[in-house]
Amino acid sequence: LPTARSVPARPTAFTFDPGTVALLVIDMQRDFLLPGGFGESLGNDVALLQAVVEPLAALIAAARAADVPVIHTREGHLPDLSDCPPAKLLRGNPSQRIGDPGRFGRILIRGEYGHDIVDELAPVAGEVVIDKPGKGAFYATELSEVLARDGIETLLVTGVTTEVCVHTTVREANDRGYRCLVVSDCVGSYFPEFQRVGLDMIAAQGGIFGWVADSAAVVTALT
Ligand code: C5J
Repeated sequence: LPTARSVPARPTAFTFDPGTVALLVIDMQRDFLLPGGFGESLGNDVALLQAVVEPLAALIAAARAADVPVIHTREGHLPDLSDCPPAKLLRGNPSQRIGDPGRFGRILIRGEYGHDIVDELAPVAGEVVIDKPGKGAFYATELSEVLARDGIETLLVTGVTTEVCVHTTVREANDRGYRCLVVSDCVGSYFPEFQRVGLDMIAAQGGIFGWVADSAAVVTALT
């Protein structure tokens, strides 16, 4: 039987059983990360998100080596936009909205180049990829069923952006009874203050939404 692992974390040490943990990699998509993509076209500095790729690649490698399931998500919509609520579709400047033509294909549309995951973090055969229409990974997806099927109780949460899709997913997971450890250098925001405060909000009040640790500590615990 696998033995429990402990990670130095905020607000307290985080323990997990390697047999019931999964690594969740949220929305590491070209449209959010690549120069010229949707995120940059909105005026964001993608370097802040790019910095996540190297530590996250190492964490994914450690998870795969430890037989910890890696679950990827992608935010996006069907080509006919039937799964995109008008309130989301009409957000932002006309011509830079979901479904409009972007440098890497139609913005956040499934099947387009920009919608897919960056090459460095590409899923390998057998890994689950959850396509989600919302910010949270549980809303209108099969994630709950996948986690129940695999007996997952604890999530190591990574990806972008910290205050949007990572936060929404951690909050959804928390309410569904999952324990979440957010990996501080493997989540990224276009806004440094949102990164800092976003992480603080997870661990505040005795870990109101979960725990926070850096990837070096998590890799050590997985190895
Ligand atoms: C955003 C995301 N920021 N994946 N998406 O719109 O966080």
